[in-house]
Amino acid sequence: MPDDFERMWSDLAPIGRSTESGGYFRQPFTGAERELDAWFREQATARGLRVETDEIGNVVAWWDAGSGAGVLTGSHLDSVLDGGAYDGPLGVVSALAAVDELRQRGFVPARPIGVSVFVEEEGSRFGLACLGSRLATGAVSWDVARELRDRDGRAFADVVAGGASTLLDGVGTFVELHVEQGRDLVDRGAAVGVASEIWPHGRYRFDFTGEANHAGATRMEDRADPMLAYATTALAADEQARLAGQRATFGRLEVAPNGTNAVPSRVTGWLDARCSSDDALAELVAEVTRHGTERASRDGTALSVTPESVSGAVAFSSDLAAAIAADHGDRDWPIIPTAAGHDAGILSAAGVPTAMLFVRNPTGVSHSPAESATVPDCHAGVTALADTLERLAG
Ligand code: HGY
Ligand code: MN
Ligand code: MN
Repeated sequence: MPDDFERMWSDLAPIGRSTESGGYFRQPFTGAERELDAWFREQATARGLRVETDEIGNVVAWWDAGSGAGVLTGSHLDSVLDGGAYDGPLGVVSALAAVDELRQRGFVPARPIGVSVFVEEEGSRFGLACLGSRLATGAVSWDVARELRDRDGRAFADVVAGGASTLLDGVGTFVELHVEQGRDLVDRGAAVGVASEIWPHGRYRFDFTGEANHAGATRMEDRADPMLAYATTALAADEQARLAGQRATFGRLEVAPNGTNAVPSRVTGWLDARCSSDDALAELVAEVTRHGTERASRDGTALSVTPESVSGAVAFSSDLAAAIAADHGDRDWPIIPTAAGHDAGILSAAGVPTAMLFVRNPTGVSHSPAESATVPDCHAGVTALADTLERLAG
């Protein structure tokens, strides 16, 4: 198994990697991500797995064995801009390596085992998180998804064939292995953990509009500068999140016309909010919006807020999590929450019994080139996944 995992990992390492930052640019349906997709299909075919795809680009490779509803495992191959190596690919490579390990154990599944890759999990191109799994589960319709546009204005319908997906029809259970995006396992001294829940979270476009004007000739009292309400809002988001024990980020900004010597006409910022409950999420967004609207009215500018991607709270099946976490040598694997979204959350919300396995990340950092996992911990993750698949498909 070790050489399989490390061989596959070294195959992927250079694909979409920036020579400057060492981070990854694997946006959906672009060169690097399509290279990964082709690599996955080759690996699946080489293992005699039956590859199925839907009209959106999601892929499932089936180990046809036994009968009944299948056990699906997998993750995603797309990345955020300048992302880490592990977020997504670790779950896909570990799933293939877990199939190898089960075969080396002589395990014969009593039900089919599938390895999945869902497209556009990050929502980094078309703005809706977990777009592939939302379409595969019907959480979003093709009619809505087809209109989503990327930053160049290209519609999703121009990129994929599109239509309803039946890819998950034979799926009974889903298990996603993912690098931990935080330090909980580091602090607990555990290589592997199990997810208890995913915090509700959302992405909201804040459009601040004002009046373009000359940066020199316009007196301060004569301006309607939208940058001021944006700046107030970003500070308010930080303060409100800290006060409420939640999370808020403005990580993406567009300024029009983005000139050095002109008061801008428009400033657009995207708020990413993550909260411990659905109510707390609604309250935080409302409070941040209130601060922005107040400042805008003072400046004679305007604010409109558009939710672009909202994911409700997900509580994984505690029985399934406990069963998976139990009986592993000296102690059970910790069962921990996450504020990072995942395809597992979408399948769980669609009623598929779902679990997540986390692999320790020594830096705890994610959505950054600094994201990391050690080879021994990755091997521990593969074995944990193989054990879990044996338990579920045995
Ligand atoms: O944004 C998230 O939480 C996930 O990494 N897609
Ligand atoms: Mn991510
Ligand atoms: Mn991910």
